Amino acid sequence: PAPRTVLLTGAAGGLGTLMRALLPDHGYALRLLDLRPVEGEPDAVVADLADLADRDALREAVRGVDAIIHLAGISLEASFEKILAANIEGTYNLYEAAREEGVGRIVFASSNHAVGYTPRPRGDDPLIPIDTPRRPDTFYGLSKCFGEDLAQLYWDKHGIETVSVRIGSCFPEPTSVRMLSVWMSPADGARLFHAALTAENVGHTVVHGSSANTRLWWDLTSARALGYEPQDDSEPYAEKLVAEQGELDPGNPAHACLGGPFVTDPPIWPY
Ligand code: NAI
Ligand code: 15L
Repeated sequence: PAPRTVLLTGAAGGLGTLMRALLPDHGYALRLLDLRPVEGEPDAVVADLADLADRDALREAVRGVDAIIHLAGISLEASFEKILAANIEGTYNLYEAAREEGVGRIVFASSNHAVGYTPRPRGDDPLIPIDTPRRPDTFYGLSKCFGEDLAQLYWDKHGIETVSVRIGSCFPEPTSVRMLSVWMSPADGARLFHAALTAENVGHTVVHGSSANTRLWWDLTSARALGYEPQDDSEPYAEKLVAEQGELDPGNPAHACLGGPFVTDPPIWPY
């Protein structure tokens, strides 16, 4: 069959770059969108054409695609005003463009920081369930709560399906002891996005996004129900990271919550 055409927003970013390399192997033809030029991709929709504030450009970018993977936006903490424009209004503009152009499926990059104040499990505590109450740890996390609710509204009112993926940490390797619990290998990320694009009748489904880590903190049941079968585990990185950083200290709030440093000292968006 012909590859399914998917618009990848945020294609120049870290996760977008990883997914540009991996998703074609799952049978996708990607259309790319970002504010910034996408390295090695002269056909990507960039610059003023690609700002999530530009509704005409968004309509053009989504026209004719089978689905959208929405990664674009501010990915760290920032002022409320900046988050409002990029993540809240920007995501609204994208959903409106999808509605106007008849795109039926979106994968939304939500984040663990929508529920970042949730205490992490210790000892025999149960894994964090997917319906754990919202506890955003930043304005950034709050914008992900908004995105999930927007997705629910567009399913209930307009029949646009979304899988909201509360991504843990998707980087080539875990770089902290916390990340051992929430790491999603890039290959598992591509597997999860593929499952989210192809599973039937998802309505609006929220899933945790990580590999099958030995030190996992959250429940992957709703992700597995989409057909996602994670293949990776962060444990091979554990010995080195624990030797360098020590085990997590339950007395330290940045070690006691799912959101890690975002609860105390969030990394700030540099632009
Ligand atoms: P990133 O910051 O590397 O990439 C975001 C991209 O969005 C950038 O290339 C930026 O130019 C683009 N962008 C920002 N504002 C825009 C706008 N107004 N219009 C068009 N493009 C805009 O972030 P990363 O790590 O690649 O994350 C991608 C998405 O996944 C983000 O939504 C982030 O919140 C989410 N996420 C990522 C996680 C991770 O582990 N990488 C964890 C949880 C969520
Ligand atoms: C996120 O939501 C950020 O976008 C990403 O840069 C990481 O900080 C990740 O969460 C994390 O929690 O490690």
